[in-house]
Amino acid sequence: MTMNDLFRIAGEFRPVDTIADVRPYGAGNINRTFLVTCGAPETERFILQRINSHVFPRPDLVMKNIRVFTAHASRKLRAEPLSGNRRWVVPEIVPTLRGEDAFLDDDGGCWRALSFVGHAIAHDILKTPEHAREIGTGLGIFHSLVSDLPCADLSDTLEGFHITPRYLEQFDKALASGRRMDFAGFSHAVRFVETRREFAGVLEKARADGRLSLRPIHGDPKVNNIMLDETSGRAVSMIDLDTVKPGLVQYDIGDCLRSGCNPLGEETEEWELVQFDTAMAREILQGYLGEARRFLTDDDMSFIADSARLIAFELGLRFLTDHIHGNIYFKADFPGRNLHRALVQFRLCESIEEQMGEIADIVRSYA
Ligand code: GN1
Ligand code: MG
Repeated sequence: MTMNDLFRIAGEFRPVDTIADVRPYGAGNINRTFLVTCGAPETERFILQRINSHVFPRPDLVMKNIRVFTAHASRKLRAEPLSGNRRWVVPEIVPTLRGEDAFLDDDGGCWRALSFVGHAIAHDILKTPEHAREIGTGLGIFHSLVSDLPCADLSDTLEGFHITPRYLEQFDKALASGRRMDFAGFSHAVRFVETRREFAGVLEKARADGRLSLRPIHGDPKVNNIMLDETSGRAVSMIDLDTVKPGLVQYDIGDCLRSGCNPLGEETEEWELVQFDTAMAREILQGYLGEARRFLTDDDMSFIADSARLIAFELGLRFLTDHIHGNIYFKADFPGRNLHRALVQFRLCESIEEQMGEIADIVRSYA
C-alpha cells in the first residue's frame, strides 16, 4: 500500500486536500492502524484502520456494535456525568464523506475512522501503582457505562471469542494436522496445555450452571487500550472498540490483570523471567471494584482470581495455535514470535497459579 493509496483512502473521510499526514500508529496485533492529521482550516486528527476481515468476517456488524455502544455511553454520560468531574471521552465513528460508517476499497478491504482522543497517552506496561489503579478504574467506568445496555442490542462479531474450550479444540486440530513448528520451547508449551485441559472450562461451566451471565464487555482491555489524561494521569478513555460485544465481565477482568501485572510485557523474549505482580493486581482491583462492585454478584467476585489464570492460559493457547498455523491471526515479525508470546503467557499463568491464594484474598477483601 503506497502513501498515495493511504491519502486517497483518508480522503474518503475528509476532503483530500486538507489531509496533511498519514502515518502508521499503535501496536495492534490485528488491524492496520494509521493516524491521520488534517491541516487547515482547523487541525484535526483521526484514527484510520483497515479492519482485518480474516478475524472479523462481518466488519459491518463490528461498526454497528461500536455505534450502539458510543450512542449509549454518550447518552449516559450526558445524563449522569462521572463523579469528581472526571473527564471521560467516548471515541466516535468518523463517517465517510458519503455518510457511511466505513469505506470499502477495490480489494474489498474495509476502512473505518474513529475520533482521536487528544491530551491523552497510553503505555504498554504499567508504570506506577497509581497507573495500575487508574487502569482498573477505567475498566470499571467502561463496565458501568454498559451495565444497562441490553446484550440483545449487540451482535456476536467474533464467534467463540474467549470461549477457552473452543480454543482447545482448535489447538487439537492444529496439532493433529501434523504441522509441527518445533522450535525451542515448543514441546514445553504443548505439555503446559495438556496439564490444564480441565481447568480450561472453568468460566464456561459457571455460565452453563447459571452462575455467570453474559453482559456487554470491551473484549480487549489490555493496558495500552486504556488512555490516561496527559496532565492528571487519570483514566480518560477506553479505545479499540472492535470487540465490544456480549461476554463475561470475567474475560475483561482477567485480560486486564494478565496484561497489567506482567512488568516485562507480553512481547518480552525473556519468558523465563516473567512474573505476575500481585501488588499491581491489588491496585487494579481496587480501582476496578471501586466502580464495579455495586453491579457484580458474589458469583462474579468468586471467579475473578480464576479469570486472571484462565485468560493468561487462553491467550498463550491462542498464540501457540497460531504459531502452529504459521502466524495467520496475530501479526508476527519473525517466525517464532507467536511461540515466544505463548511461552510468556504460560509462564505468567504459572506465576498466577503460584499466587492464587493471595489473589483470591485480595478479591475477598473487597467483597
Ligand atoms: C489482539 O487488537 P489487539 O492487538 O489489541 C487480540 C486480543 C489479545 C491481544 C494480545 C480480536 O488484540 O484478544 O488479547 O491481541 N484481539 C483479537 O495482545 O483477537
Ligand atoms: Mg483489539
